[in-house]
Amino acid sequence: MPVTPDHLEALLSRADDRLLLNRWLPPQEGIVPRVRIGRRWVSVLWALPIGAAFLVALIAIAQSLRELPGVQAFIKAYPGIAQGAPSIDSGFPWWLQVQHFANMVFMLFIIRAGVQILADHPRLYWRRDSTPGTDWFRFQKPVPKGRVWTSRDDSVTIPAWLGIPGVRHSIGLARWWHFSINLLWVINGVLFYVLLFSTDQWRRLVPLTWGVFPAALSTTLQYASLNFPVDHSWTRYNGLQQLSYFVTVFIAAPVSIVTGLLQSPAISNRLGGLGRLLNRQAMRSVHFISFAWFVFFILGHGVMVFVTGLRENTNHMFAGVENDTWAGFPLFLLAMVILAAAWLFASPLTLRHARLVQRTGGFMIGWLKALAEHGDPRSQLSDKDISPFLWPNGTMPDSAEYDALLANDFAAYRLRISGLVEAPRAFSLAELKAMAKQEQITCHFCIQGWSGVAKWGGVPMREILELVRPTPAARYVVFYSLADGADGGRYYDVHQLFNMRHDLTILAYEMNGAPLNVLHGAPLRLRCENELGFKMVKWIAAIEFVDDFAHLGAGQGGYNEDHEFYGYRMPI
Ligand SMILES: Nc1nc2c(c(=O)[nH]1)N[C@H]1C(S)=C(S)[C@@H](COP(=O)(O)O)O[C@H]1N2
Ligand SMILES: [Mo]
Repeated sequence: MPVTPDHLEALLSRADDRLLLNRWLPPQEGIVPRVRIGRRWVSVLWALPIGAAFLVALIAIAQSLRELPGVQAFIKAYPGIAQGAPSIDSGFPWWLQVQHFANMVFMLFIIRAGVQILADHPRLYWRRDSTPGTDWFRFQKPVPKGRVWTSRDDSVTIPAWLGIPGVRHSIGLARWWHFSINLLWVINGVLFYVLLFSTDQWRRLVPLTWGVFPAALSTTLQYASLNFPVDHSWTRYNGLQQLSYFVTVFIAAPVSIVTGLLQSPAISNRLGGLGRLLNRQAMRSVHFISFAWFVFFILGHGVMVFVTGLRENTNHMFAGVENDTWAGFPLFLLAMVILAAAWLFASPLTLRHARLVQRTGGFMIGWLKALAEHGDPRSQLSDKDISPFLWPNGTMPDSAEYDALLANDFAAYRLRISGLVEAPRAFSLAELKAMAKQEQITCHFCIQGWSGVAKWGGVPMREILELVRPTPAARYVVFYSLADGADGGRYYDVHQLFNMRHDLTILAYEMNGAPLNVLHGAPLRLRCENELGFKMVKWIAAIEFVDDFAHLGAGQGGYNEDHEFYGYRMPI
């Protein structure tokens, strides 16, 4: 019984424009984050007593040290501000105050959405393969053995006050926040660099003499002994301040941007050796460490604002004045109220207006990310890089139709290709296998965060295009699955036609030298190495060429796009 693509189209489901908790993946608690030290997993909660003991010891040691004449002489020689550090007389200009506030708002969204993204695959690794047991950080139990455990199963809930939108597996929405606000943050940052260096403001931030190191040591001793150094922040920062600001502005920020981008399949698979060396998991881990620095900095900086003279500090940064009025404090309070309001409303708003968040994200950053599709990703690895494990993901086929095909070793399977093509065709598996086979060893990048390498064998899509000949009107290619998606209705996904012409876009029927198994997409799955994993439809039933996809499903260009608010072009 031939099933036409029109029939499949009717199997697609509509989707709600809100994130409805009663239809969503049920919550699942994670565990307290653990770090692996050697063979032991140590709870990060140990950082609290150890940190407290360390602080107390530090105070005691610093106070004793300051009684030593040598240390006193050292502090006298290096009072805290590096000699030769220039004095900035222009105070804190208005643009600096505005940018400082904008940065606070942006960081709030970036960090919360980032934590949400992390919770979709709550593990970190150094090697690119994400094999269970090789993680060095996790807030999820070890991967259960002896059963299929998909990466979707592995995602955990984090508190709603922390993540945006604070719902398990809401990475689609979290990514729109993360990336859209990233764009604003980068614009703010670039402007900041430009304004810093076109005025004398950079001289406060950039250490210009080696004296900054003894100065930093001296200030550390002074703070730690609870006898604070004199503060000249209006004109010059002390060594510790200068170093920590410098690291934040000129190291942590660029590192975050670069390690964020290197987690993208299109970018990583375009960079060749560099992309292979700086593998996705290492980049994700460094991205996390850089995030940890930002959190540490924000906490430390926030505490220092309070304990080194709240009135003076808020006058500087929120009113741009150096006097003993209360000019800055009300503005500081106002800023905090705005931040609190943004904090409160971000998650509920995102749940209620999920489609709007998706659309706004697409408008702000989707088009920019999509540019990365245009490069032809050619990065291949070698046999020794093949991962011992590739996380399975997605909703398995569960139908009499599929079972019957499988029982017969897919002898009755037909790949139907139709729509805007000159020569519609139905291929049996044997026919596809008779065509020239292409093999490639490539890295898979799941949106959730894991990656893995496998060898894929199959028919290049460009060969298929040659046989069916898309008409000039064809712009998109729809892949229909034999399996449904998690929320009911057929799984499908839409690609740009040009993406099908890339070298490594194939219909794979082999994985690691063996016929593709059911878990990973038998009899046929898409490999398209510049996109995230969800775009590579498994258990392909049919392919249709179209000029528009608004009429399919909920019109967003794919199942996860409709139901989980992903973007339909996801090379990043
Ligand atoms: N039909 C179908 N294809 C699918 C999915 C799915 O749920 N249904 N999940 C996608 C996702 S999110 C990923 S990461 C990859 C996972 O492929 P793997 O299980 O072979 O690792 O398949 C993709 N293809
Ligand atoms: Mo995925």
